[in-house]
Amino acid sequence: MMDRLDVTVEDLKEAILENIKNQFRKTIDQASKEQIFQALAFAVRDIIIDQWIETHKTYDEVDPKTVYYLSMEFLMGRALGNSIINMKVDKVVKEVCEELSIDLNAIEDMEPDPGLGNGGLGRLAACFLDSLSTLEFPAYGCGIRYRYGIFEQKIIDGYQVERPDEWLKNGNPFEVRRDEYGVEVRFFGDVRVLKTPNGRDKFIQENYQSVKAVPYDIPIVGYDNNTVNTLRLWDAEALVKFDLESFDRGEYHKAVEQENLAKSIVEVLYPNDNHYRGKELRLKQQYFFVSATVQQVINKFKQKHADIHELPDKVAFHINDTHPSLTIPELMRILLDEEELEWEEAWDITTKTCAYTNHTIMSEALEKWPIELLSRLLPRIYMIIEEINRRFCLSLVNEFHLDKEQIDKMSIIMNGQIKMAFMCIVGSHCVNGVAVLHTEILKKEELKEFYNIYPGKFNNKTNGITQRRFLLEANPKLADFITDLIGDEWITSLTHIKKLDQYVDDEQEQKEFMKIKYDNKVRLGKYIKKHNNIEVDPRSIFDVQIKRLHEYKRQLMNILHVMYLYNKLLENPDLDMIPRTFIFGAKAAPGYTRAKLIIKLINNVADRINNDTNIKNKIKVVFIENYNVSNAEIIIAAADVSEQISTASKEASGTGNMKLMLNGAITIGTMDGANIEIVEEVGEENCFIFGMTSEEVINLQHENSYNPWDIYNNNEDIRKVVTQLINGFYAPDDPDLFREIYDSLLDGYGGRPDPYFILKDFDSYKEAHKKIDATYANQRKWAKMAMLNTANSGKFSSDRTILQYANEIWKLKKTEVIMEK
Ligand code: DL6
Repeated sequence: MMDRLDVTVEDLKEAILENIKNQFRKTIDQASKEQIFQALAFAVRDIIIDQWIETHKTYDEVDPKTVYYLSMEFLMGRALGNSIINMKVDKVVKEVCEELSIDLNAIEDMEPDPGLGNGGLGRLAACFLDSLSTLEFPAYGCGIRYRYGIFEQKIIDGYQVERPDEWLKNGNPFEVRRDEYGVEVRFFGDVRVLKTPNGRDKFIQENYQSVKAVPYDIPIVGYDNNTVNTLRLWDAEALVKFDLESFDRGEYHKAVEQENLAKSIVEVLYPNDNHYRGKELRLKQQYFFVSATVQQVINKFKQKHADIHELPDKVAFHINDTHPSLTIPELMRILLDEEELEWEEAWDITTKTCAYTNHTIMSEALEKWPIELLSRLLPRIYMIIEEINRRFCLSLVNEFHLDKEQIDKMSIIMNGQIKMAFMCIVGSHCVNGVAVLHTEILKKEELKEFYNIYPGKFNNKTNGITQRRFLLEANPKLADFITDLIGDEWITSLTHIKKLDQYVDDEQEQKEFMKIKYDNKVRLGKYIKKHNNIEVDPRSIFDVQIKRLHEYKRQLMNILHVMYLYNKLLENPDLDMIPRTFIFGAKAAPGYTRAKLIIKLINNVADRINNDTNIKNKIKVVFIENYNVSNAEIIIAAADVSEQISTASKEASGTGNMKLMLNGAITIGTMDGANIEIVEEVGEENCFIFGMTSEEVINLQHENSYNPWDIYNNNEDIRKVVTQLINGFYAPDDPDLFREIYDSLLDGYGGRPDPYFILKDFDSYKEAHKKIDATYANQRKWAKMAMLNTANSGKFSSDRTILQYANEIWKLKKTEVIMEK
């Protein structure tokens, strides 16, 4: 058995050379970078495997309560570098690479970035897994092994073009197929009700189609311990293989049907962020991985426990947004139909086992499945949901004495639709929001009727991020600087980073901090030169907005402000301003045309400004293609300014804000989501806060009196930039190209002009940018503010978040893994 601490340079070297020889029949000089990557990845996996086995042996012996974090998305980022760092074998790997003349960075770049998520929700799940292993909590991530992850974004002539993300093309060295845990998942058919001799109803699903769910396990390595938890991704296969035998038996049709069903279910991740679209295939995906997980967990539980009533003592199912909400009726189905429990006992077990996180209040993101679809696809599950709702509505009358109007508002099933968030609240013992403001809005606005009857269920768990990936790995120079000054406790306990406070006034350390930022800007500058062929000046302010493209996130306000600054420079090329590089990274959902048009606008503005020699390089605009976890790591380390400018009340939390703060970027932001808590930690004087508050936004929405034309008519700067959207200034060949954006600001759609209050907040945004310029001019002041941001980011570690989930929701105990020698 190999402990990572025993790994020597010689062992690892030999393992790599052997892998190259055995897998590719080559020597290292003949091997391609891809082959060296595979060889190194398998060598690293071999080191992980022993700890992985030991972890599960320990779990088998101790039988601890385990959380199953069910999520449609896990945006993991590359595994190789992260595993090397978490196992603390980075020095050994570096030495081996030097001896073998391998360029480690180039080899790491060979690994595809598994994009099995859209944005914040999926990346949060990945950070949580890292923290769960590091904190030694027994856990599984449970999701889908999509053949194609989030599309690869190409920018062609300024437009977003989507290409398939073939992340599995060369296989995945980190996954292990676990045939032995395969289970059957059933769709469609009819339900026949039989009376058993003891008078119970027995529900039998007939004429169904089914697929086999087969798990692939991926190790999740804890930092500097022996814990290796598992990300279990389900693949789908036909149960009846398409073979001659079934063809001969006349089952050709059935075999093809199963093959197609299986293939389609795991084919591709839906690329929508914060947007629900009622697609049948999506519902199939949801039930597929939920049913497979719940079945397999119950099978495992029963191997050790005779009494199913003990399930909540050993198992916590976490429902990550409503996408896995069918966990609730699926668990009920198993407890009722297979375990033959009475409704009340099954319900008691289910509600004690399930907990739900809400990640959005955007109404367009809330899932409401049509009854017609759900009852056809999952007939037994629908019957159970109907019964859950019938009993819930009865309780509203009998226990809470509500009237019909109130009940209609809260009913899980209404107007031909099933409201999944409502079902999650009713069927879980705990409901949490992801930042203080978000949770308050849930309690006081969006879900207030539920909060009134179940106040004890609602609580807040502010999001967090892992400092291991987003500082230790992404920004090694800053990580070393911090460790040299205050020691390395921050790596596993981020609140220790506060000790940096004592150096924020020290001129020498300020210089060093700024020098590291400068070096990281040089690194990003090279990336930009290579990918965009744009020269950027690392002495300019790197102003960064990286996140999904969504109107509520207001990338449009950012680019309108750039257009405004450019107008000022055209009027006066000698304008006194510090050169600024505006950096964007964003994918738009393929069907979200206005978002895609905003990408085109950013690129047209970039084209014009970057090529205008009159403005003396005072502004550069860069749109980084295919924003993903890997390039995020490079961008975040190099950012001076972090744009967190959503319309207040719309961003549930945000997590990019935390990653940037940790790396010493200063936030320009609204009082929205977790920005509020960032301000609380670092002080308003160390951020650039602007714009309406959430209360003001909500009131203005209720009043329905906002008229952006008033602003347009009275504000010349705004009028000028808005007019430039339709006068061909940025699209000489097609002056109407951006008319839809212009219309959205002034005339609106669906009755609301400028629904995200861009023009309303514009002036205060502009003022905040002026302050950035003035502050940056004073390098010592800037350095101090930036260092204070890093020093006060301790709250935003996902370790803190996970500790809260583990203690307050899941009731998990740490389970240490000790390696047997
Ligand atoms: O909680 C993670 C992340 C938050 O930081 C973002 O503010 C929020 O927009 C995002 N929500 C979603 C909702 N998904 N759907 N559908 O991604 O969650």
